[in-house]
Amino acid sequence: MVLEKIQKENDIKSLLPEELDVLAQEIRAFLIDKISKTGGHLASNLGVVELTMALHLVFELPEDKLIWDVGHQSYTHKLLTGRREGFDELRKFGGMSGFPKRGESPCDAFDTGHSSTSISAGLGLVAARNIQGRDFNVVSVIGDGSMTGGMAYEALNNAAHQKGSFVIVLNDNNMSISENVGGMSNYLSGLRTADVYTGLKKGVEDTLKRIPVQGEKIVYQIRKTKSGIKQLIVPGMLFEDMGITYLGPVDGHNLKKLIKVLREAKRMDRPTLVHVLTKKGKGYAPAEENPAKFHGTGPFSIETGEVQNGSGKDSYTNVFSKVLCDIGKNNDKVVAITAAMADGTGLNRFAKCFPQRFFDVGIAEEHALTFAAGLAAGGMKPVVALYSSFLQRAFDQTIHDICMQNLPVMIAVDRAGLVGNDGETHQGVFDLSFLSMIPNMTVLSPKNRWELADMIRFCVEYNGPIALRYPRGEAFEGMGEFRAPIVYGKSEILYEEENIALMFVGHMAELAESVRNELKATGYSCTLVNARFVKPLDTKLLEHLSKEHRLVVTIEENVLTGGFGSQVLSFVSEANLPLHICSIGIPDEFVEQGNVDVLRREIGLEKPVIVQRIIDEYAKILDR
Ligand SMILES: Cc1ncc(C[n+]2csc(CCOP(=O)(O)OP(=O)(O)O)c2C)c(N)n1
Repeated sequence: MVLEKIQKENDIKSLLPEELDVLAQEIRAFLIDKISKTGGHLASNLGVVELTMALHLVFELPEDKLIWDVGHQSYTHKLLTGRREGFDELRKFGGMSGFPKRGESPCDAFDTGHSSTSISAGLGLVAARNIQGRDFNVVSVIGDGSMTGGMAYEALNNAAHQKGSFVIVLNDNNMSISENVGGMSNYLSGLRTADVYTGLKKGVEDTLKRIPVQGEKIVYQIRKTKSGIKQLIVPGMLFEDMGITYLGPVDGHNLKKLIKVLREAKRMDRPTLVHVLTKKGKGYAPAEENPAKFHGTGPFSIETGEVQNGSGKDSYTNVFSKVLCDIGKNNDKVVAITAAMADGTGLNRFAKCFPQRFFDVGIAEEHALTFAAGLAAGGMKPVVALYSSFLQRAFDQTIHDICMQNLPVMIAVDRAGLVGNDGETHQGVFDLSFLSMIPNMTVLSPKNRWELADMIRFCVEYNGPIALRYPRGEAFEGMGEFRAPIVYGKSEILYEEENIALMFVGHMAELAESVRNELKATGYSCTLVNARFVKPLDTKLLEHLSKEHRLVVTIEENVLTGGFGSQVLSFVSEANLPLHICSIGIPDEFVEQGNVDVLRREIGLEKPVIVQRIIDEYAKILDR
C-alpha cells in the first residue's frame, strides 16, 4: 500500500509520480472505510484529496503554515502528516479531533471550527512573519461556502496591505452544506462555468500576442492596467481590483495542474488567490449524489450509503421544524432565517412551505441577526434559527440591533448544551450567559417536546427579543403530565416538598428528575422546579422557596459563569434570602470532543456525582 509509505509530513515527496494516483485512490478508500464506522465529515474531505496532496507536495510543513477554514476538510492533511492511526478514535473522547488542532500536530498551524476565519488568521501569520523578518509561506484554504461569511471579506480587504507572499486557496465546489447562495457564489459560478468565456479571453490574448514585437508587451500592459479592457483577458477581476492576484480556475482533481498553479502562487510576492474547482463527495457515488447528507454523517453502510438511524423519535429540531411550519400557515408575518443551516436547523421544511418567507443568508450569522432586526422593524416576525455556538458570532448584533431597539425577533437557539463529537468549537455552552446579560432579552428553555411546542408559540406571539434554547438530539418525552400554560417569567413547580429544591433549566429535566428520585429513595424530601425562564428570573418563586427550603440546587448545561445558577445566587444574595445555593453546570474550561454522556460524566454532570454533592452540601448546612 502506498499510503503505508506515508509515516510523517513530507513523506509524500518521496513517492514516484505513478504512485500519486494510487495514493489518491487509497486515501479515498481509507476515508470512506473509517468514516463509515466512526461518522464524521465525508463529502468535503473526499473533495480535497488531490488539493491536499498538491499542497503537501509544493509546500514544506511544518515551516510553511497551512490553515484550513472550518477545518472539517482536514482529514487528508491529517493522513499526510502521520496521523493515520488516529482515525480509529476520530472525534471520540481523548481521540483525534475532526478539526485541525495546534496541540495535535505542529503541521496544524491554526485551530478552526467556525467558518471564514482562515484569511484573517493567515494574514496575522503573514504579518508576524514580516515583522520578524522570516520567510515561510502562509496558505489559507477556504471553501466557497465559507466565502459567504463577512470575516472573509474583512480579511481580503486588508490583504493587499501585507507585503510578501500569501496564498489563498479558494476551494470551490459550489456547495456550502447545502447549495451555496448569494452574489459571490454567482460570481464564482460565472468564473467556473465560463469555459467559452475563458476560451474567449485566451483567444484575445493569443491574438494580441501574435502582433509582431509589441504583442507580448500589450498583453503585459493590459494585465497591469485597471481598465475595463483588462476584463477581456483576466478572470477574477473582483480579486484583482482588490490587489489580490487571481489564478485559475483550475481543475481541483488534476494533480499536475494543481501543482503547477500552486508553484506559481508560491513564487508571487503578494497575496494570491488560487481558484480551485472540486467536486464534493468525489469518488463515492452516494456522497456525490447527496453531498449535504454526507457533509457530516453518522456511521453508514458503504454499499448502500444508508446512514444508521437513531430510535426514529423526533429530535427537538424536528419538533421546531414542524411547529414553525404550522404557525406559518396562520401567521403570514412569520419569516424564517438561516445562516447556511437549513437542514441542520429544520428550517428546510419552512422553506418548502413558504419559499417567499424563507431566507438563507449564507454563513453570515452577524448579518442574519441584523437582517432579522430590519425585518422586525419593517413589521414582520422574524425567527432566526441557528446553533448556539454560531450565535456567538452575532453577539453585538443581538445587543445593538435587536435588543436596544427592543425588536420582536425570535432566536431559536438549537444545539444548545453539549453537542459531542465536534468538540470545543461547537459546544453550545455560553448562550445562557451571553444572552441573559442583555437588557430587554428574554431567555427560555423547554423541558420536553410538548413544552418546546408551547414555547415556540409563546415566542412568536411575544413582542420583544426572545431566545428559545434547546439541545441536539431526541426530544424528551417524559413529564408529559406537566403542561401548565407558559406564563411570562414564571417557573413551573413539578413537585413541591421542603428543605431541598432542585431547579433545572430545559433539557436537564431528565437528569434532575432522576437526581430527585434518588434523593427521595435515600430519605430526603425534594422540590422539583422547571425554571422555564432563565431571564427574567422568577424571583417570586425564589422568595417562596426560601420559606420552606434551605438549599436550592440549580442544574444547567451552560458554563457556570453568568449562567442560571449564578443569577439565582446573585439574586438570593442581594435579596438576603435565607437560602444556600449550589450551582451545577459546566466549569470554567472548554469541553473537548466526545460522546455527550461521556462528557457529562467527565464534568460531573451525572446523577451519582450530583446526588452526593447535594447530600454533602445539605449536611454542611445542618451542621452550621
Ligand atoms: C460560523 C459558522 N457557521 C456555520 C458553520 C457550519 N458549517 C460547517 S461547514 C459549513 C459549510 C462550509 O462550506 P464550504 O466552506 O464551501 O466547505 P465545503 O464543506 O463545501 O468544502 C457550514 C455552514 C460553521 N462551521 N461556522
